[in-house]
Amino acid sequence: MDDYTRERVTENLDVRVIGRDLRWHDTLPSTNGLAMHLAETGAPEGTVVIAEEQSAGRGRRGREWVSPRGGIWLSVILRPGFETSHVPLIALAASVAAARAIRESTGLQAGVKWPNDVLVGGAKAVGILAETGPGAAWVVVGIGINVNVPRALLPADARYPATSLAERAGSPVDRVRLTRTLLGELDKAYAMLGTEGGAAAVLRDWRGLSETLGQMVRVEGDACGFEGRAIDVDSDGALLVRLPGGRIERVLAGDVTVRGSE
Ligand code: BT5
Repeated sequence: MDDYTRERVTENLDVRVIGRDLRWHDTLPSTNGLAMHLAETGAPEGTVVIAEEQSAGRGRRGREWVSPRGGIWLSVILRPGFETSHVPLIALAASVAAARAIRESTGLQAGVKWPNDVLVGGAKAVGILAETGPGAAWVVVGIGINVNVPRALLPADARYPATSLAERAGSPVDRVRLTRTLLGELDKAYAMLGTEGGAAAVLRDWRGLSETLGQMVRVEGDACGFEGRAIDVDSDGALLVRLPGGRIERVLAGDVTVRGSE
């Protein structure tokens, strides 16, 4: 397999904030769990936690994230100092960064699916979980990429079909190159979010990579489910869905399944 080490990932890494401090672990329950603890105890913004394997990887809404060796499982500590309503934009920006990094380092045509999955060949290769501290004093963004994870280890009964980059590329993918590119793209996207007009630019980039907009979708929220056409994301990162009757529903949190473009 590829030679995935801390030294090779950090050597002359050209980043402003994200990845300045990088903690490497062989096995952790969850990189988000450790990063949240570090954030709570004062670790600086930009600290990154990487594990080669997670024994209790987490998805959204208490779900499990399968994370055997061969993947990229990392979490980033951010201290954005802006309103909580912007937190969903950070996760959207992270999905854009992940899709770009995959495109740059593998040539695979990665796209994004609302809220913040990355798809390759229509299947989920990346999951993102943003968790926020009290008063949004910190945000931990966890990114999981199925890189060289054998197909047999990925969940077969996933809510959305799962894939790995190696499966799509037809050969193993260099995790060092991909992690370095990802940290660089995250660094750029996060810097952009903090500038005037940065949020609009992130949304523009997200729309450009989107595999959700224009499609008929099924939305499962906390208390309800409905179908309609996904027409846009608004300035808070909410998905706008036009119902058959014409009314527009604004979805801030939920799961989306694409039904096709009929
Ligand atoms: C996510 O949740 O997609 C967020 C996943 C975030 C994982 C990263 S890894 C580093 C950091 N540390 C953590 O502990 N977590 C973060 P969600 O949209 O809820 O998707 C979870 C669902 O996807 C599960 O219920 C399964 O159906 C499916 N699933 C589980 N493992 C998967 C995998 N490796 N690839 C694709 N689908 C998976």
